[in-house]
Amino acid sequence: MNSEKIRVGVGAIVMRDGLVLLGQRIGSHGAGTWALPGGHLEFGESAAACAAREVREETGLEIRNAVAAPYTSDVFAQEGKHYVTLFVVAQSDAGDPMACEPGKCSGWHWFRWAELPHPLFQPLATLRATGFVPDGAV
Ligand code: 8DG
Ligand code: MG
Repeated sequence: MNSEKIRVGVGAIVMRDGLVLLGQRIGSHGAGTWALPGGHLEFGESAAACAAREVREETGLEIRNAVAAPYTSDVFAQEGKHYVTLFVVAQSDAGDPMACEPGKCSGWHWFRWAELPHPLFQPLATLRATGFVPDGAV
């Protein structure tokens, strides 16, 4: 494994009617795994603002009530990457999520937290393994 810098990602736990929005990653590390919308935290940006921006860019949805959730620290040994992921829980009230970046995500689907699909993107798997359950999850 090389020794790049540690990077900070934000994972947006977007809730509607108690369900959580996930998409299958394409083309970068974690390809084929189910992940939250999210991306890199930009310089000077809050985690909540990053979550709102990434959700808008990737799904076209607007979120509200973004609140901080736990973080995870994940080493992707094969790819030589190390991410700290700041999770944010937020609500989406309306609209169908769109695959705005079709080269990166094959489409968005709503899941019960208790019945998440496999395999999960590593940071989300780590979060779930802590026993964390988002408020309002069914
Ligand atoms: P950006 O460079 O446009 O900001 O990011 P992106 O194009 O949206 O890349 P991404 O692969 O979706 O996300 C960037 C990194 O964020 C990703 O390589 C790994 C990290 N990341 C985590 N946890 C999570 C997560 O739960 N969901 C998403 N989408 N990315 C995450 O560490
Ligand atoms: Mg992204």
